[in-house]
Amino acid sequence: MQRLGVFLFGLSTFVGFGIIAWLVFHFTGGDTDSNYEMKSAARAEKIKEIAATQVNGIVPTSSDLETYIAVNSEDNVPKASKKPVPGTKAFEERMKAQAAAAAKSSETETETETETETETGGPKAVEITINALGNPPGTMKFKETEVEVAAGSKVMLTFMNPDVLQHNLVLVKKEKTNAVGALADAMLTDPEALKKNYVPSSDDVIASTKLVNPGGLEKIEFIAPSEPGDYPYICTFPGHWRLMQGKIKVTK
Ligand SMILES: [Cu+2]
Repeated sequence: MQRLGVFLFGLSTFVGFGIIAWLVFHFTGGDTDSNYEMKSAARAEKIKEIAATQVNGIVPTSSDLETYIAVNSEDNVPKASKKPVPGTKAFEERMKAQAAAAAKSSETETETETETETETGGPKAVEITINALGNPPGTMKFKETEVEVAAGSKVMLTFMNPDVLQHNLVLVKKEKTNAVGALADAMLTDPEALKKNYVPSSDDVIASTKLVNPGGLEKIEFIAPSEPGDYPYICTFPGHWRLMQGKIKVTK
């Protein structure tokens, strides 16, 4: 008796769903033959309309095809770039090799900061190197988060990017990280943003590099502020600045 109950319950559920499906199909029009015919007719009309607006029609002639084959035959295909595509294992390996090479070269010059007196007796020149963090890839951080320079010195900054993302380095006035960061985010809708290297035009920007590609570097020169204090540097690629921050400590 209990078994029969379960069976009837299952049957009624099955039939119930069948009825609902039929109702839905019936009242929404379904894909009936006449319905389909009508759609086909409309489609054919549309195709005719498109064909009529093409000067030479849309169907290629056999001579078109011959030309296509001649131009695209194996011998004429330009050799594909050997550079691996981001996201592939080959690309990861290439990035690792680049990072290793970069690490080796920075090992040889143990001291990345060197101070030299300029010949003219002008401001002291100081060389600094700041890296984007390349490992783990895509972390959106600077490797060096604090660098010291003397006030008013001539700074020769090398920004290296061993990461898989594009980054820049923008030095801003004291406590202007959020202000410049907000302008950077707003550049998402600026069609000229790439041309501007995602560097907002603002009086709060002291110095900036261009947008540096993965594995690339950029050298810039600027005069350190005369007023001692902490001057933040950020990457202004939209969104990056929240994580990608460091500061140049300007000393007396
Ligand atoms: Cu960045």
